[in-house]
Amino acid sequence: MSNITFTMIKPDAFANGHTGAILDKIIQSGFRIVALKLTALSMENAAGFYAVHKERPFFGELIEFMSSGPLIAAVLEKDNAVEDFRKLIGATDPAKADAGTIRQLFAESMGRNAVHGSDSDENAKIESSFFFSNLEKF
Ligand code: 3AN
Repeated sequence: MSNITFTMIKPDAFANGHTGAILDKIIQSGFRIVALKLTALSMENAAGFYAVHKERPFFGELIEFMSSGPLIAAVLEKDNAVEDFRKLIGATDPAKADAGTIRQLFAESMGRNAVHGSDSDENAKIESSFFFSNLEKF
């Protein structure tokens, strides 16, 4: 059972003013904020973060979008964090996301889908370390 997951409130949701509502939903769902920052990715940073997707047809679109503006990065703690957070955010395609999930409420499309959530314990650690040093986690 995992305790930590990593999330981003992506540039679409940040620009559309959904940061407060999304953070509130995360906290109300029982996640504790371990680390939090407003930051932005260069194209190079985004390509590094999403390196596992580099052969996918949407890779160029993905890194261009993820470097298009500021985003919120956060580390979250909860029992069963990775799985429970994936449930809270809903399916990658907002049209298929369950009612009440973050993507159903706030995402625009498959690419501009409001939030990221780690897909495994191992990736949660790697992604948290990509954005935060130990001095920034509480
Ligand atoms: P998830 O974010 O639900 O884990 P992945 O890992 O399949 O989804 O995809 C990573 C990111 O790539 C997604 N969050 C989304 O922004 C983007 N993406 C996935 N599929 C597509 C697609 N068909 N077209 C555009 N962007 C996509």
